[in-house]
Amino acid sequence: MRIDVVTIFPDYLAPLELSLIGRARRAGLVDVVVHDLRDFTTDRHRTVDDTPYGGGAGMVMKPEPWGRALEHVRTRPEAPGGRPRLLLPSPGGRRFDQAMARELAAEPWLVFGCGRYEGIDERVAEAAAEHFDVTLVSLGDYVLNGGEVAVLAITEAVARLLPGVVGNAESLVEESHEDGLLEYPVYTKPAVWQGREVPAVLLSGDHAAIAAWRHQQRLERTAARRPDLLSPASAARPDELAVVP
Ligand code: 6GU
Repeated sequence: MRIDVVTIFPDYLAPLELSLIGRARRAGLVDVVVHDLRDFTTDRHRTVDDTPYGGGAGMVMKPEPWGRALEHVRTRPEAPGGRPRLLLPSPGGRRFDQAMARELAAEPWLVFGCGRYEGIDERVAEAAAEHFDVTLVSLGDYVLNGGEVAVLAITEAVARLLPGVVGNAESLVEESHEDGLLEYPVYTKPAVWQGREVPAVLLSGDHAAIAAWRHQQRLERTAARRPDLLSPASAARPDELAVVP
């Protein structure tokens, strides 16, 4: 997978050199290139923003550097072919979730455009739609200063789904949100710690009993902590919900 990021804060993306994604990059599983939007300005001050037409608070990102940056990204000789997916992080975008992570993991080429200030001139997304599949994406219902943190979160969620990035493929399937339930609680040695015992069933060696216990824990936790995840299924499985304390 190829990932391009356009930002005025390239250093903000430095964590993509670390850990799982850093290793995946070095292994050639994902190719991440960060572009500085200011490299696509033409004035001495490398200006990327201006005051909003119509008045109002804050500054708006100018369209010209964005137009040049996206054209550069799209037409680089080593870029993959086809229509890239352009993701524009915005609190007003489509809420990012595990289903969208899977959707993006199937794409050969993601381009992120990180807005700052009050946003990017509206015409940039309109014009980009001629060459990119454009999606506004949000991490959730709160306001960040810019798209960079969203790029870190989305890139991590997507990259770990790529073949070979996470060592143990099973650990992907058992994850929270992969099947709509939260994970069961986990324990390791010692069997007693500060007087607290590991649930006896986990020491029993009875694999069927362990699987049943874990499934029950997942249902109870999801009902207690994230009942919104259960509501679509609650009509279909009233018996399982009834046991939740
Ligand atoms: Cl993707 N961007 C910004 N600026 N704020 C956000 C967000 C994204 N998601 C939640 N808040």
